[in-house]
Amino acid sequence: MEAVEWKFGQGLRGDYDKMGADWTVPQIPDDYSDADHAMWRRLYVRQTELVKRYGARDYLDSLATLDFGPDIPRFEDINAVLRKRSGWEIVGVPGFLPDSVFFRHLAERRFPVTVWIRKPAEFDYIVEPDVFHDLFGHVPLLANPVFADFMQLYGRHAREAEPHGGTAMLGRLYWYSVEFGLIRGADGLKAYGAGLLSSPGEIAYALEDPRPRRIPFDPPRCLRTGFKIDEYQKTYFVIDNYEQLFDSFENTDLIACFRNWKDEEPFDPAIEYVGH
Ligand code: HBI
Ligand code: FE
Repeated sequence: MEAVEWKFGQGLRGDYDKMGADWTVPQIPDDYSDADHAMWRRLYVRQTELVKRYGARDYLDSLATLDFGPDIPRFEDINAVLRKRSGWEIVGVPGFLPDSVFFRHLAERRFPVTVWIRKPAEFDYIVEPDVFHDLFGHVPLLANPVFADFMQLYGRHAREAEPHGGTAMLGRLYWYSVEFGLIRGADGLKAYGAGLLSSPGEIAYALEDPRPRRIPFDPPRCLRTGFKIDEYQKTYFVIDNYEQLFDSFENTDLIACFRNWKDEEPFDPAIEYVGH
């Protein structure tokens, strides 16, 4: 099995030796213990209260449609709904994947969902994406056709970016949108990023704390702004609608950005820079 560079430095946590060529593994619902389902229930009950208050409207509508139950959902049940809504499907994976594998799945309208769930000690924070982060955080918005199309476009551009040294920069854009993005709608400022929607603490911080900066979504700025995976964000980027995410690819000369900035130090997200 090829050695892969792991962003989180956590090594291989999942069961990586039963994977298919595309790094997928089957979800085996019978493998979940009562403790696993109880963990899902605890996370789901706590987070549902928070997203009712802080979650984006389209996210909440899709969450209601998917209608997750008190046990860890079966991927086949989710796919029956998702395929109809946006032509996407979720596939089981053992955990974090190498970029190229991850991007290929997105480019082909498949979202990799980790099959295991965190342990009680990780109730408040987990470094790697587990089934709760992926299903509760990422999957609902994949039922929104505009967002779903953006995710496929992201996968395609990310694959094209790799030979140009753009992977880390596109990873930052993903971080500040898909994971920690905010949206300003008729109901005010809300969270649409999965990292916020699945976090007990950061979702309120992102929307109510006076300390972080909240600036308009700015693709070149996102490409250049660094982040720390184990800290709340110092800067959040705000969109007005999901169509705006296409700006990342329609109005930005990505190849020029990669060429100009690929060897530059990323911006410190705590500092207000003028210009790009
Ligand atoms: N693998 N399973 C999994 N889930 C992710 O969110 C993920 C990944 N591999 C790479 C990756 N994300 C990043 O490259 C993106 O965040 C850009
Ligand atoms: Fe994620």
